[in-house]
Amino acid sequence: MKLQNFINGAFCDPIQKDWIDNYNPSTGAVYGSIPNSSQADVAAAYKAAAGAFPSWSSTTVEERSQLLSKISNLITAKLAILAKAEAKDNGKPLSLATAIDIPRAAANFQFFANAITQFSSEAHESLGKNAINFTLRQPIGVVGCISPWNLPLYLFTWKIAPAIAAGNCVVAKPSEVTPLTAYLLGEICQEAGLPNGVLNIVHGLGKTTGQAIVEHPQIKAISFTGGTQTGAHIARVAAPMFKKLSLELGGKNPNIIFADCDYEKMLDTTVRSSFANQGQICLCGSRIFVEQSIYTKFKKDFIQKVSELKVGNPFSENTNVGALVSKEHLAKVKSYINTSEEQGARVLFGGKEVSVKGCENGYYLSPTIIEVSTNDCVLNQEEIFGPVVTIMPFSTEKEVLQYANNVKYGLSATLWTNNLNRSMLFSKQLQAGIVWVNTWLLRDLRTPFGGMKESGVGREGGNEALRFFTEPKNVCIQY
Ligand code: TXE
Repeated sequence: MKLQNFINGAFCDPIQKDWIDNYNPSTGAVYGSIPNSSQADVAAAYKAAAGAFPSWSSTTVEERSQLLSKISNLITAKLAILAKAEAKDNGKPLSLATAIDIPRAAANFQFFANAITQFSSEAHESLGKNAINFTLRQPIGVVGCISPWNLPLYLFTWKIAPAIAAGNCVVAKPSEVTPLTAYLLGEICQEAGLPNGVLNIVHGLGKTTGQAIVEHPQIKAISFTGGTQTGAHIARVAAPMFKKLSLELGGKNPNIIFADCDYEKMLDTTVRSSFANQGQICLCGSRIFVEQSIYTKFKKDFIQKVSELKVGNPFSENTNVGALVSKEHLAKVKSYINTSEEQGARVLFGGKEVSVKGCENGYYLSPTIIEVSTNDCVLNQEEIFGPVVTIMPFSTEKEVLQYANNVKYGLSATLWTNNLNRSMLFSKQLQAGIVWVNTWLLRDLRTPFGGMKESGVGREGGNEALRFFTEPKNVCIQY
């Protein structure tokens, strides 16, 4: 299966005919190839986008909104095909792709189809000066969207939908590890009648294709989700060109559990927030801190629940934990687990590769619980991004707040307590872009989404995304 680039409304081979293999992580087999697009392919995608911009940016809001709705409806109509593609490409359980990834991709388009019709800007009357100021919010032009492999279509569309809703044209690159649903989105855009050049999809490695997008002098804004190191690199390349940047990067999120919480709900949710999508979600609560008085009970119950999770073929109905996304990623996650002993930590459960019948060459790892003795260890400080959590007891609010904030990341935090004062205190003091109290990953697409510290710069979601993808211009008229 050869996945081609999608440029100016048509599928095409890469100019230099350079292809790379695409793997199915659940079997370890190569099942296709994708272009390793060069600067020349990115230049062609830019040219198509720039050509489409004058007309696309002057379409009415209603026209854009209707097209986005149409794309959303087509994603919903093709849910089964897209979910299968995502499970095959990423290794995630088909049930998860069907329930979460693909519906959310449809929701992203529908949300911004609606949001753009409500998007407004401010006016300021300068009293006494006979002047009125208003803000024109104009599309930027051609923008770049670069997305990762953990939630492929979900995150790809989370960037593309607001960009085109706001009147921009896009050069987008999915992760080279999970290109399939992005390819299928090209077909959907053709079917929906999205004008040629509004969305251009180029495939390839980060260091070639991604780099070419970031380096392109006329691509004026970059929306990126991925690793913190890559984000820092992109910022260095983009800064001298004064590009607008939105960076959604890694996380090492605390999950803080107080004895006064709703215990059963907390336990079920903590299993999910630890291991959903094989732990490959930037929002996973990978550092679990438990109040001392319930620590022993929690440990026992948590291990019991986690032992009931079924690791298996993503296509089996009862699979809870599928394959990790790649051989390299599996090796990286395992290398962290293997350092447990030297860090004074103890693997309480899992930590081993799992052989799945019929899929012996797939990248399976059992969910892993590690008891750590300090928050300062590497296991608690670095993003592992796999089915691995650490647990550790705490005694006081002050102590656990220090643990939670003592990390370079600041994406999300989860707090379990029924004490209202404590909820407010922690909500204010936790250094995180998102705080969940008595829940996890409950998303309302209108809210600002993003991180503090090394988890990124800027916010996505709702009007934040529409603001990012527009240039605010102040017009002052004296009368
Ligand atoms: O991500 P990369 P990788 C974290 C997680 C993971 C680590 C590395 O800890 O283990 O990052 O994963 C493109 N210019 N997250 O290496 O490289 C790349 O092709 C432009 C957290 O797979 O950051 C892909 O499309 N683009 C995260 C995208 O960047 C470049 C999700 C992300 O890949 C580029 C994924 C370059 N020089 C990993 N180099 C989250 N925040 O959810 C790479 N890319």
